[in-house]
Amino acid sequence: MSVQAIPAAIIGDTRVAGDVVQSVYDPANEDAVAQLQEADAAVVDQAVRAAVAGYAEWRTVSVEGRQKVLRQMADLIDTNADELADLETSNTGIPLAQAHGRHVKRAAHNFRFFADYIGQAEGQIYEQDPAFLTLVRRESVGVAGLIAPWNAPIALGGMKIAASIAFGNSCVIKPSEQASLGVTRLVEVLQQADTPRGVINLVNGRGAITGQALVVHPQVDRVSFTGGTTTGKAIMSAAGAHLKPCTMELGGKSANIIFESADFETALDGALLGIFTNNGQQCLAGSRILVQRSIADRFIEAFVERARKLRIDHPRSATVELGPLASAPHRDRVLSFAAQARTEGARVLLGGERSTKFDRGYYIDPIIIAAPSNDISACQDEIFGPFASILTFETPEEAYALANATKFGLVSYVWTQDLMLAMEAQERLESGVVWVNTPMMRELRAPFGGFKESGVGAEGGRACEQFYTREKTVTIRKSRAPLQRLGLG
Ligand code: TXE
Repeated sequence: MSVQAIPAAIIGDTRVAGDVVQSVYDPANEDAVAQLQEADAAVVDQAVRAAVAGYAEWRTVSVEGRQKVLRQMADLIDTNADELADLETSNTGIPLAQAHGRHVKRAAHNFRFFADYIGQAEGQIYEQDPAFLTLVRRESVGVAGLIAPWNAPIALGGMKIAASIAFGNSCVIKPSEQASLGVTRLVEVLQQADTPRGVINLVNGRGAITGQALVVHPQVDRVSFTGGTTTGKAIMSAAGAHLKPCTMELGGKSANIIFESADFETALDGALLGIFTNNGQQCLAGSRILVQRSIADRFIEAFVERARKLRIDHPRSATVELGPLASAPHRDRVLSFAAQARTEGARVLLGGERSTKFDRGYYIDPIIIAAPSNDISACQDEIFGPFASILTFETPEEAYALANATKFGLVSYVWTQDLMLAMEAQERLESGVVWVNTPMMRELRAPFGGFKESGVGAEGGRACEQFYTREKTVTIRKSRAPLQRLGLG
């Protein structure tokens, strides 16, 4: 692949150039595939102004008109799916089959979902006092600033674009500086739909420069962020100074609880999927595997054996199961947790080193540790890689205590065939999502969001409607009865 220039911005349908600030690498072979140009505060300002102008027109478009455009966008994504998936893989190392079949497909699905969703809107009318009719209107809010991460750029960025514009807003999206190739092309593809100019805009660049300028811009009305918890806190503080509502989808350290009453083989399959899909780089990864002691030896042995046989390969291989990590610093960070776990008394059951299969690329072997306690860093910090920490427990009470002993609270996984136990567990677990006997089932109508340091707010049908619209209460007097009259002397 030739080295592409990633523009500093796409404003309306115009590519805007900027200074090159960094190279973008293919994690599979370490080749530079693109040069990233950066939008400074002035370019961000231009993008936001274009969004304000686009909003003025877009907000007046009927629901049917918006549905038509959203469905057109979904079709455009499908038509360009091969190219989008290809760029995503070149930039992130995500296996091509997953980039195609999950990420890009999911992005198209999101546009169709929100097209359907806005056609089902319900309203509120109150007539408690028969002399008055009170109705609650939902209005769009204006310009949404969307900040996307590098682990699933098109899927997560596409979700944010679809949700914000579906409810009549315009947007400016900033992809991760590390993975902007696919999202930049996605925005160009979406620009081909019949929207007013300026409904979708993109700015590229580093978080502290471009991202910060977007967050604090006075004409950005909402900030939607997916990324790390530390960055999320900084963004929310900056947005808070302007009283800007935010949604934050942050990190996780999700417990995957395998009870002795689980269907053993399904739980094993689910645990492997939960931690090794998407090269282990997912906020919702089941990264702490808690196994009931009576089945622990058997489960751990089977889990390690299956993980040992994971097909580490080039992300374009048809049979790859684990591709390279997204960047060299990230790979080194993930490996450092294995070294640290050893010093904290963990037994490393598998991996801990770079993969020897390839000379180039950010490949590592899957890592599994038996943790001496839930307090070690590998059980408390989000590692964001193919790294499973295993703990054992005796009783359900002990499992809930371990699961909840974390600052995060995004997802919990529960494996049992005992219905009462599943019901008890979902009640006791402190996370925004609980998956029972299934890994990673995203129901778009339901909120997806984290408790504790995993986030604020959520994404999903109604959650996005609430975030991307504001309610206006209108009260109309319908009685001819005279008002109380003042000032008559
Ligand atoms: O993400 P950052 P990083 C976790 C994961 C990972 C860690 C750090 O544990 O190891 O976060 O990843 C933009 N104002 N997740 O450093 O910093 C930035 O440019 C405005 C979890 O790569 O969170 C990028 O577009 N924007 C996760 C986006 O924020 C700023 C997904 C995310 O970058 C900014 C990814 C600022 N001051 C990482 N600073 C998940 N929840 O799925 C940075 N950005």
